[in-house]
Amino acid sequence: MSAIIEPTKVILDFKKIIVKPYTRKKQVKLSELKDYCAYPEAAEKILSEGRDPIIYEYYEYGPTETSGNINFGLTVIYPGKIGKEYYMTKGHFHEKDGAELYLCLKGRGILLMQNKEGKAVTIELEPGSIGYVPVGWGHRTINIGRGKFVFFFAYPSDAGHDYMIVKEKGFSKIVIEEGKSLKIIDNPRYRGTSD
Ligand code: S6P
Ligand code: ZN
Repeated sequence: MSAIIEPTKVILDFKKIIVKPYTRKKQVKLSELKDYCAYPEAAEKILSEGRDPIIYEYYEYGPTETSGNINFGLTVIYPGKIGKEYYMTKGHFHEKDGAELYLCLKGRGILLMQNKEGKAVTIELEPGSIGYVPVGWGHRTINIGRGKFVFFFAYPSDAGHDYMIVKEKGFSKIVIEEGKSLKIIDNPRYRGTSD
């Protein structure tokens, strides 16, 4: 049976980039992201200098994990690179069938999606555009701009998150800057499909 959720008004504060009320917030620093990076030696170098920059943060409203409900919130990815790779989220697959949408509010980003066979698709996001992640596609967001990349997300409350596939196998593509140009290239550290 579904939990009883009261109708709720939620405020998205675009200046502070927070959601009020929220049920979950998370800040991901380089030390937590380093195992997901294409260039871990570059991450180690930054950390060895005594720096541990915040890569991204998110606030989420999702008072239940029961089916039929929706979780949503705001994510901000800061600008920067780890080696040649732009700052990005870890990325994940949903554990249960569940699509997701991303509405870009600020900055420039890429939504990288990958299916279970390892096929990758990228969509560029700028303010006003929506990236739709179909059921079964893993997803990661990447900040390719010079400022913050901010987006609204929404997905089914019971979807769950599988980070292990991404941590162990990676995405088949990475987004890098090389010779001052943005390139989407094969991930040299990709370790096969997620079977
Ligand atoms: C959840 C949704 C977002 C991400 C957030 C951080 O399904 O996709 O809230 O959680 O953007 O990304 P990640 O990969 O660390 O969860
Ligand atoms: Zn998701």
